[in-house]
Amino acid sequence: MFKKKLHMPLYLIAAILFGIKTYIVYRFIFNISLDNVMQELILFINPFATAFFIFMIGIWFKERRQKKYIKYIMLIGSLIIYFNIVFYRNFSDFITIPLLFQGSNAADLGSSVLGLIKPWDILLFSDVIIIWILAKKYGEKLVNPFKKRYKVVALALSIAFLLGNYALAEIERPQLLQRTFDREYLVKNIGLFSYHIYDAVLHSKSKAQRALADGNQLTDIKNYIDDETTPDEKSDLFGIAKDKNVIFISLESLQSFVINNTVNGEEVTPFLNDLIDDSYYFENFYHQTAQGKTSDSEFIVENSLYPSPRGAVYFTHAQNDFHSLPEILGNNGYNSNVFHANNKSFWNRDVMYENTGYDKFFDVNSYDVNEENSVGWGLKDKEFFSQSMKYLNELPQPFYSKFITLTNHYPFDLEQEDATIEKYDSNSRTLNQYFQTVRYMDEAVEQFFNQLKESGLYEDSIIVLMGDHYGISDFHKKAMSTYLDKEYTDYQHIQLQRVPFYIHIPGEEGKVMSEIAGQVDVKPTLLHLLGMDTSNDLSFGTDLFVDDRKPFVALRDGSFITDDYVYTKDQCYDRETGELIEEETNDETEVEGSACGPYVEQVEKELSYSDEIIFGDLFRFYDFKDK
Ligand code: GP9
Ligand code: MN
Repeated sequence: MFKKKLHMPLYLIAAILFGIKTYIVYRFIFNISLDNVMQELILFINPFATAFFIFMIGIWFKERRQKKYIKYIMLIGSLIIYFNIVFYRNFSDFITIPLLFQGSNAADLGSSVLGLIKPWDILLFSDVIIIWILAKKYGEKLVNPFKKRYKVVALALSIAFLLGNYALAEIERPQLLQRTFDREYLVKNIGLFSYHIYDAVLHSKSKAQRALADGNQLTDIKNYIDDETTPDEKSDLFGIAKDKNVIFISLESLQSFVINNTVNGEEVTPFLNDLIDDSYYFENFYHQTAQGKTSDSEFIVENSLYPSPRGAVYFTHAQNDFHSLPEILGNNGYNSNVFHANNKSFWNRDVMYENTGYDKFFDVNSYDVNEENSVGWGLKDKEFFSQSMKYLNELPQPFYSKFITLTNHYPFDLEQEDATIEKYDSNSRTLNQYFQTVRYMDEAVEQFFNQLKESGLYEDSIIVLMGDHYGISDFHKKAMSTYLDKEYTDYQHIQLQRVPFYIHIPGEEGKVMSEIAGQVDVKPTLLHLLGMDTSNDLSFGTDLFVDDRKPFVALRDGSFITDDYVYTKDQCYDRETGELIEEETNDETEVEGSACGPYVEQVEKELSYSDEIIFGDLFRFYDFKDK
């Protein structure tokens, strides 16, 4: 069929097929936003430049090896893309190296992952199948020994392609590799494979950072914190909860959009809606988590630092010196403990909790877990709270107790007998089920409040409730936009990162707080309510009850929210209306002149200060003076 010399060599066929596939994936599976023709061009060039380079290497091998190389690279490359796709479907993000080391978590994720695999995904391997068949049938004809000159020219050409690609990317987004909080930008501009290589470089760099660090960096950071995040005055509520127990409830995957909302005409969260009336309820409170999910939310809340840009601090830096909420409370006579009916090593919690000053972790072994009382990820929330009461009643007071719920976790499975409202009806099974598990969690929390009242603990405690992170990812944007009856824009995406945050102080009336707020603010807020001085702490949050607040809430990818604006993906929106203020460009001067401009750099600076603290383990050089 193929005449000698007149056919296309296998490596080129592979590069073209693989390039086409990668482009289709970038364009239609990864939801990469393209704002201008240049970005479209880069996204088009990149898959082919990368594929050409990778497969060209094959021609430097002898025939048999060449065939093998092309076949296996095709397979491995496709698997890398596919793993990213599966990950992306749940997290709208790309895999990072630290995540791969969290192997222990992968097993627990099992049931969730199945829901992310689709039968038609097999089509994503068509190019692999074609190449393997071609190699088998026409191998000898398609794989040639190439002349030295040919090889050198091909090598030079492919490097030129790649460099051209990077040059265009650098023009499109100056300092691309220095400003890398947003992985989508990296993938968009240099492609998935170069991104993975770059990620590996970052990984080894951050490893080295601890060794190179000394205390000097802290001076700038301390000055920044004194100037920007530390208010001069105390709030009126300072000390209002002195010596009270703190009961912190982490509400799995709960987003604010369900609060005071309905599904099929029924209230989704009747108890949480009523709770607003006698609590401080923050309606513009954003989660700031990244790849570490629940563990990130725990980290942010207790340390008032940002989560890691890659992986989870709970895994990557669990041995650092921290100055965490449980430790500070411990130094002030509190007993700190966590209740969570999951394996103690999940998210490396046992190590992190020990290190951050918890006295006790009531993990899965403290609970009676069986088939009847569990669903999805484990013990059902109602059972979880009920079984926790006997331990809670025995604790020395005052205590700080954190309860981490579980039932409202993706894929939001619930048994029929526990479902008290109807599912939603849309093309997203995930969203349809979400409302039911949210309602279940609402009932579980109500039951817990009653149990606290019965036990007498209620009066002596303040109860803090917080959604840990989003539950519905961008993957369900169509269903979400139908439910919300709004177009799902980048602005809308940021607004959906709001999670409920309540501070319930028995005997206090509370108030709906509309100011912008975030998880980094929780630590100083709680410490102040308990009447503890934080002037020597290093934290990026501000007490939510003072007037003189930091003017923005930063998200991990560099997006931020101010009183007036929402900034994301180089665009500045009016916070109230969602209207685009003006087209941002990469021209620094223009960005600075814009509405959001003044904060762009400050947010980046604040995020990198937080990273410096974590990667350099800088707190080992600082005396917090609270002992
Ligand atoms: C499991 C709980 C949920 O222990 O933390 O994990 P998540 O996926 O939300 O981080
Ligand atoms: Mn979670």
